[in-house]
Amino acid sequence: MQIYGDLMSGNCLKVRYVADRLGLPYTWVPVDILRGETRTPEYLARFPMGQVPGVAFPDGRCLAQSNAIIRSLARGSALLPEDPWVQAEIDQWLFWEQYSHEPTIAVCRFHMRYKGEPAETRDPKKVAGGEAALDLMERRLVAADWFAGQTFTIADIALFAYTQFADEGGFSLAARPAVRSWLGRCIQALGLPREPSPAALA
Ligand SMILES: N[C@@H](CCC(=O)N[C@@H](CS)C(=O)NCC(=O)O)C(=O)O
Repeated sequence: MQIYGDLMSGNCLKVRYVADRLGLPYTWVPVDILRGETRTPEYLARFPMGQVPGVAFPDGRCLAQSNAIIRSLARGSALLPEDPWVQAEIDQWLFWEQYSHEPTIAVCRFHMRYKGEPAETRDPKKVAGGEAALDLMERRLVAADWFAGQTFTIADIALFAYTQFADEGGFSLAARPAVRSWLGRCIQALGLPREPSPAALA
């Protein structure tokens, strides 16, 4: 399969993390979102939503939306356990991630990291939403090692993708030790060579 993505995007990293963790063969097709490469006629013919990530399978079928993609890739693996209740919990976190986490934390990160704007000029509603999202994660992770069930799943991967860059959006994890510990567990589970940025762990 081909994964169309931009490595600065947490949504794209989710797909890469799942494919790598499961040892799925793929070709990474770089798409530069800042240069408008998601809006070309060729890209839109495959992915009408005009966003990354997108996956083109060998039979020609194409799929967009990060959480739909990782759910599809993980089927039958330990990242998406068979238990219906655990799957329901995973879906709960995947929907929450897209509605309450990514639109706040990732948007603030884009504002600061890619537009070069100072933290003070972030949208206050996005800031409040991001802080509330991180607080909710902290409460969950005080009580549990992982987000759904008892094991590392795609719910953790989806939430890890942008939480690891929270500091780049002006959010501090200093008072969120359970989130910091969980980030470390995710890094280990994914076999990533690096640590989260020092600011995130401060
Ligand atoms: N809900 C989508 C969001 C995808 C998304 O926002 N992609 C951004 C990069 S993170 C993008 O492609 N932006 C470029 C554009 O909209 O043209 C998903 O989870 O895949």
